[in-house]
Amino acid sequence: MHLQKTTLPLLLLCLSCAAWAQTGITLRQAAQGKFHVGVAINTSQIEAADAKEDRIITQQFDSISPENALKWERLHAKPGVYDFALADRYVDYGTKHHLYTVGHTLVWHSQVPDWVFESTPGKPITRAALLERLHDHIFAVVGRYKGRIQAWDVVNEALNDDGSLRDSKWRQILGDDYIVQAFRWAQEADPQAELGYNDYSLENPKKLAGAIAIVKKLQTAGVKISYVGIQGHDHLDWPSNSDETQTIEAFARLGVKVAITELDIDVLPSAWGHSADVSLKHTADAKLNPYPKALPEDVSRQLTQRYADLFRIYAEHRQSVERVTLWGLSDRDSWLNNWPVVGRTSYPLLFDRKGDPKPALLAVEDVLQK
Ligand code: 9MR
Repeated sequence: MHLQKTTLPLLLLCLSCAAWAQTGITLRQAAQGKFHVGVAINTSQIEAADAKEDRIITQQFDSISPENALKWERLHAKPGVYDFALADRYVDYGTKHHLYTVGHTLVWHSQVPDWVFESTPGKPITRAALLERLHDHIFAVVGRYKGRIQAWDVVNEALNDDGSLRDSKWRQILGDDYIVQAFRWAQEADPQAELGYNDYSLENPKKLAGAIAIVKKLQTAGVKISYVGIQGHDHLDWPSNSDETQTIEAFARLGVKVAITELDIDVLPSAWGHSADVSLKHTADAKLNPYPKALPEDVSRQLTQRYADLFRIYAEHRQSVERVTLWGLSDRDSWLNNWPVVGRTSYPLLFDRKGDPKPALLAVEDVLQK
């Protein structure tokens, strides 16, 4: 075959791409034997609407979480009426691709409709009636996916930043014991499922103490808690490597596993500290959106380093860390594009807006293979 002068360099380039693709390892291969690597997926990803995204999910990850599809308002928007259509597709997706499938979440103060806490509109419900609603919800949802959802975030974000219990409607109406009650029913509904308590900012000592108290209370009551979900809504400058290490080790000492459940690393300026409280809102300001076109090289390097450091810590604690889940597939999907300021351009994940791997992904794979 006669090759034209211009064809040869192209051919060589393609051959080297193919060679890279052959030797290039996927994230799930790099993490094999250490922990699951997961990704939170949205409605279009559950529906496999985009072939490229679908390939990334199934090739790079071995676990999925539902970003919103299993929250109370989606499953159970009206009294006595469940809509499992999307949740069924989510669980079918996990089953079809043999992915460790996570349920998120049963009890949360957010994304739960008002009717749950009212007997008639505007009138608060009694404790007994709310217990019955919680019981029915847990048994309907956990029971439906028994054996197909491997882990449930049973209670989400029950703590204030100072480590005290958040005064949610759950707590106001049911009292502090609502957490034990929810775990007990989840355990009854699927005795094999792993059950977790999930929260953000657990690296802060006061909040960590609050989470430890929750774990101990469940253990004392003889109710199963398998893992604590450290959400991992991190920043370039927070938490420190030593805080992250100490937090994982504090839970390990209690005999529970740790899952990093919602990892992303915010590179944008924050005028509201490090909280991941969904109720926070902040007005738009160009200073808070400094990279509308592209991430500068030096910030990209910091992000890469940060991902590498965190995964090194997770890998060092592989006896305790059973899963690391990214909260979104690509930067385009991230909730951080719209929280707490609407319309920012955010860069917190391992795949860029086009769904291409970022240097951080390669750095993480490298760390995991050492
Ligand atoms: O990523 C979710 C986003 O799409 C929703 O708008 C938001 C609404 O509450 O919830 C986000 O997910 C949250 C998760 O369920 C719990 N921890 C904080 C996450 C980010 O807000």
